[in-house]
Amino acid sequence: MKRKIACLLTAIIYSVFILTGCAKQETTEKDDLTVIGMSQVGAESDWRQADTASMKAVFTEANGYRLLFDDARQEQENQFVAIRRFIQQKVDYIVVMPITENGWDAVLKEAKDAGIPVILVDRMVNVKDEDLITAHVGSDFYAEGKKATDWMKEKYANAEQVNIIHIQGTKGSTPQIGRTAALDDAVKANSKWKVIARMDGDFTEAKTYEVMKEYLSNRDTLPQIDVVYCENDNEAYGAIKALEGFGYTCGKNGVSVISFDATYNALVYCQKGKIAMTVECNPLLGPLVESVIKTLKAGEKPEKNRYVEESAFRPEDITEELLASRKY
Ligand code: GYE
Repeated sequence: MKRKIACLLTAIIYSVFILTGCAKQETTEKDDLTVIGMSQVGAESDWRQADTASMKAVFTEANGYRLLFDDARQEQENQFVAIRRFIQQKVDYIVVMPITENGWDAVLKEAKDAGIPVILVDRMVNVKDEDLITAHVGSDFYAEGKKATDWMKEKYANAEQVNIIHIQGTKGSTPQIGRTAALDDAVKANSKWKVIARMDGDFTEAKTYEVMKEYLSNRDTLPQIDVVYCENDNEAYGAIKALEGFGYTCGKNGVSVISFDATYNALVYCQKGKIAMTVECNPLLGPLVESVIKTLKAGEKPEKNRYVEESAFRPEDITEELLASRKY
């Protein structure tokens, strides 16, 4: 009996030893990696997929990170759930591409109370306490919209009337708000410009194709269409498909389709003349997010808002070199 008890005790001590050993090893391994909880909008556009790829290329184990990536499938509620999970998991940093701007105060306060810095990428949030956000990297969407409306001003300088169809992005998202505001301001300043229809394309090709098809189905009763202002490339693809399906021509002597992002396929459409102007929006933000994290690790304060440099393209600007060098 005594022998049995002794054996049992040895076995228990041995397993405790092994277990603690393993656990210790696991923590040490984990401690070496910086853990990032990332809540991405979804996969609604080519831009978004390029943005996700840029993040995944930077936040690898080889670079010293463990990336916990969550795709919110365009639902803000899913982002809240993911962020609360990241807080429980005690990640080192939370990176969020917020779908829409409102409703973030409570969940971001929970992150702040847990001492986890929150870095916003691409879009912004509208919160009462600015300190809930450590830093933001992304684009100036109003400036992007202004590039498009400046081009319209030049193109339609002598026109009697300019009829515009406006396809908006996800309502309440920062790019929708900025790009819409730029158009609204330009319409106010140009008495000959008229928005004849405004539709929600939710940044997707499929939704835009549907809403445009529905609108154009009354073709005989519609006024002339001069411009279709799409708030991203994928909306432009849907709009062009619908327009061409109803016999419209997109191009120099037809409808001017405008898009934002200027991803590879949009540059090809633009080269062919089907997109009259595509405004660049850079999705390759992974390295900028990493530089914010490095600054924080060094105990320094990162810039609160970092905007990326961007340009815009007309068909005559698209060269083979540009296409060959485009990374998204
Ligand atoms: O323009 C669009 C995407 O937030 C800048 O979201 C981003 C926008 C981009 O779905 O294609």
